[in-house]
Amino acid sequence: MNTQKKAKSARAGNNRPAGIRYLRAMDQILEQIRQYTTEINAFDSHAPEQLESFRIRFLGTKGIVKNLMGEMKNVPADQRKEFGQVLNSFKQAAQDKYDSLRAAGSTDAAPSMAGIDWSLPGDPVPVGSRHPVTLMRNRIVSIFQRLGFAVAEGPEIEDDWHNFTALNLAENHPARDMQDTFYLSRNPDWLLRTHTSNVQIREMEKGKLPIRIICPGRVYRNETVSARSHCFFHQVEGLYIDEQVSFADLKQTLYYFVKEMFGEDVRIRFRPSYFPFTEPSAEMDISCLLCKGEGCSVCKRTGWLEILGCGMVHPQVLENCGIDSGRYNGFAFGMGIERPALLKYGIKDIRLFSENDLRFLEQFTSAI
Ligand code: 2NL
Repeated sequence: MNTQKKAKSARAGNNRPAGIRYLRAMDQILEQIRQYTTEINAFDSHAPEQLESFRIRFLGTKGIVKNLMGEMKNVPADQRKEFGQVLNSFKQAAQDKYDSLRAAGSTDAAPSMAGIDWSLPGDPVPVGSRHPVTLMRNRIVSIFQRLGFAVAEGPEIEDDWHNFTALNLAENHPARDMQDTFYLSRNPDWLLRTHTSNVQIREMEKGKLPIRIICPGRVYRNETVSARSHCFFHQVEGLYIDEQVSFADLKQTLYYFVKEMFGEDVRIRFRPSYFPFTEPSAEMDISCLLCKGEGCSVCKRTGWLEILGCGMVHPQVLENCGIDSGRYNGFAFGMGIERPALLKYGIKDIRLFSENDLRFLEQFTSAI
């Protein structure tokens, strides 16, 4: 090594005996610990963010205490014990400070420090209200539940069998047309159910008799959306299968429903009709709720409002589901939910039900 190089390395302390070099480093570290300790003693905030910064700075995984612990390996063996003790009491000082400020922050000292008056009442939480279609469905369902009907539910994406074929709908029935029903392009056997009868078919296929069910749910038809019709709407269908069920049972059940739903004074009438899945079939009207049967614009001067279709389940439908039609029979009915809701609440446009406009929805406050 030439003289110049020697001088340079001597200035840097590189050729001092190892012990002395460490001692100088130790002095620096101890001086730093003294400074940190002063800082810790002076710290006095239990504001959560400042307290958290304190914790991260001194006690965090990359914090000062951890760093100093890392220095341990550079300390000469004979001084390690003493250095370890200094470090431990330093760590304890930081931990104690943190714990005591945190405890103070969570006692009643904190609210005044944070400038919050904890005695004030809380902010109100908006509760919301039920959708008018839900209200109507719940009312319908609860009336039939009182008669012993159970609620059954099923898939909205259905296969051709459960939506059409099992219900006796012929291959060429117009409802099966692409124009009227939403089919799934990835599988032409699948479609969006056009009624909740699919649930009843599935229930009958289970083979557990008697059956007394009510099936509320969303259904789909490929229709142009307007004030009076929509491509999806809601339905409630009912089914009762047992031995020796009569048309009188059907009439009395629906009469009870109407009186509970619309009041004692409302009259009903049945008109003969046709559905492929019932025989005989009927449509049921109620006397107009607005003009009490006098004739007005809502009932188109007839005094009657059509509210549901019904009939005795076609024997072929029972057989399709594996039920012995010689022993069992029953009745079924189906009604929309939106139309009676429009009537009850005096709503002019069916599209309001699915626009999610809070100004509309907040008007329905009933608890049911
Ligand atoms: C209507 C008419 C109706 C049914 C639905 C039904 C279901 C099964 C078997 C037989 Cl599984 N019938 N449902 C029966 C008659 C009429 O709905 O105008 N709905 C809005």
